[in-house]
Amino acid sequence: MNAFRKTTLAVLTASTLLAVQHANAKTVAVTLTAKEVTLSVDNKGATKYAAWTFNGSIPGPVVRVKEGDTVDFTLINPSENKNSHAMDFHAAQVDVLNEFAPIKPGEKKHFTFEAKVPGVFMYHCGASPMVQHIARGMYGVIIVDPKEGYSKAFPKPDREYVLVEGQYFPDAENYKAMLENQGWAGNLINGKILHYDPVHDPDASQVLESKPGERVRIYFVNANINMPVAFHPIAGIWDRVYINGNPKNTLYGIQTYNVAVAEGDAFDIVSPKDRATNNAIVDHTMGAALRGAITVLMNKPDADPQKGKGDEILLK
Ligand SMILES: [Cu+2]
Repeated sequence: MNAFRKTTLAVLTASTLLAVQHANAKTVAVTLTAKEVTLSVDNKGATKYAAWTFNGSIPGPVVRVKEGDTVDFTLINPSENKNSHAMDFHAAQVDVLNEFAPIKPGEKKHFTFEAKVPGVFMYHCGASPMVQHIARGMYGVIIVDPKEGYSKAFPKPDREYVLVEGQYFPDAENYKAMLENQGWAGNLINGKILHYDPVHDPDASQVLESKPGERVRIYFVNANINMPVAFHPIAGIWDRVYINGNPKNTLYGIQTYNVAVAEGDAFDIVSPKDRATNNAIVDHTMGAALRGAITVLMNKPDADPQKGKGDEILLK
């Protein structure tokens, strides 16, 4: 083969690869609406809270894309709201003063970004005072799956769950107290105190489930205001921790991993396969665990086949 043909072939191959990559990358439309609503932050429905949310729930919906996808995002701030709101995607590399700037009630905002880095990222409202917008519930998770997919280094999990921890301050108006951690009364897991812990709260109706021996991957985001999370699976050991949820940053055999405020990580746990067991996944910071940050994972042969799959990675 002469040099010219070799070069032409190389260029052709390169452009074909590029075209293939481009064909795999998608544009994913995401629209979220800022909603100022009253929510219950306990399992009984007794503790009402003047929450600020994305789409009416704490946390907001899970956004899931693949590395290389473009997120085509629209934020709606309905005219019935009283406050300005904003969106800050930690998975985006944009301009804080442009894309992440707040909009007033009655306004809409649109921006796009390419999800270039794989992992588990927080999103939140960045309107001022930010401490109050986050404490009142304006946060959620965006998962950017790695473009390489699964491998020996990043095994396919049997089940996946999303857990987000937040701090609960009943005095929703007093943002200055929140800054000092004053009035901190509870820790929310996916919006509720002891959300998945029937051991400590008889009104809790759900637990995470898996079958003995399954690999369970937990996408965890620390949406606390002031406190890191000592993430620990009681009666288990994290088989792997993927820092920031990125398989390039893998740790093995970890008992407790310290998750900074606004950090997201992925945690794999594999239970013994020859018996039914339970884990209590806690924020081992005792003040946080006993304020609500305990989640039961039941590993049993008759685990619900739907749980930890599809839409049921975030249990309502
Ligand atoms: Cu807000």
